Amino acid sequence: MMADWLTSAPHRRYNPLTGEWVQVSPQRTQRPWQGQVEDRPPAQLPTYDPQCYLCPGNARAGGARNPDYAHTFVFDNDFPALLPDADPGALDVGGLLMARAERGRCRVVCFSPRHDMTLPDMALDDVGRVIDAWAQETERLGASPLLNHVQIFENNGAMMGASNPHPHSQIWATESLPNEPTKELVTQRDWHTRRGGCLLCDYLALELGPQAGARVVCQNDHFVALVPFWAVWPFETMVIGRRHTGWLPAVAQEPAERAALADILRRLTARYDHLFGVRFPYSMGFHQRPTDGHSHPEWHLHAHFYPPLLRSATVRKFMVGFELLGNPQRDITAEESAARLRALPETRPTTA
Ligand code: H2U
Ligand code: ZN
Repeated sequence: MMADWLTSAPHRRYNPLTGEWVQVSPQRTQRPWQGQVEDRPPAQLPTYDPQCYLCPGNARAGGARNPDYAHTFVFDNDFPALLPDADPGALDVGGLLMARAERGRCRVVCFSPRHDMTLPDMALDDVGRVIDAWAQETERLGASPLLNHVQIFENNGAMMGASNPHPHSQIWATESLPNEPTKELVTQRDWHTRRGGCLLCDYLALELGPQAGARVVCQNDHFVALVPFWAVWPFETMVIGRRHTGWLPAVAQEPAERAALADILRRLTARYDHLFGVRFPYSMGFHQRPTDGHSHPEWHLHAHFYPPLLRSATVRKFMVGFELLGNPQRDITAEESAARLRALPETRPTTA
């Protein structure tokens, strides 16, 4: 059971995936708030927007025209952050000024032709098609000897920097392993070497064991959505597969697992939308094993959801002050957040 001090006294929690600590201050949850209030996002969207660069048949900013697609649509980002043929270059001035050329590819994945669709609104098999698209892109981009990591992510909502409400995600495939996956590679490899098992298999067993359940939000036969013990963002969650596999292509080829991942994504995002009665903003993404030609038995596929909202549709958490200069801090405990998310319905919200 949870010790009392974990719910009432200031403490630090350790993130075994990153090796970093978060300050938890549950005694502070009653403090008054007079901070910034964000605008509410618009509630109603048209099914088709002639100005949208992702809607079927429309022209994109780069000049290309989208096909009249029926399900998902994947294209090369017209404004890619990475290029496959960047000039080679390396700088190292005394270990102080260091730089390296970085090659890569950027893709955009439209989830649906419907401008107003969201994950919880979509039919199960249509979310399955999104999973297929992510898996195919992972396999195809990862097969390139140049690309050693495939990062799938979705910025949902203007608050998280999404440029367009049309449901879509991005994929950035890079030559180098980015910072976050690098931390997770080191910790998972270390766990595997020293303990012979998998860090996230062991963590999931703990969360589902007889002593636990406090942080689980929802689950099905193949996936579990939970607020990790070490969550930083107020309603941060992870989706973890019960089966040990390193990447989405392995999930997409098992019909039951593909459907189960679609199910858990829909249910989790429906709960999010119910939390404050709005289409809930977040950045989410999958951490998959590196595509560097090694098998990576230590790596356990998982998704992170990082939502910015704190206490209403209009009050967000800022990572400032101590969080920028010391380490992240939260007031509401992971267990409280999980309990609030657990109490919400999983049906599609009518208010969002
Ligand atoms: P975000 O909403 O997460 O920013 O993703 C939209 C991406 O779509 C963004 O990376 C690209 C932007 O570069 N884009 C195109 O590729 N073509 C366009 O016509 C406009 C935007
Ligand atoms: Zn659109």
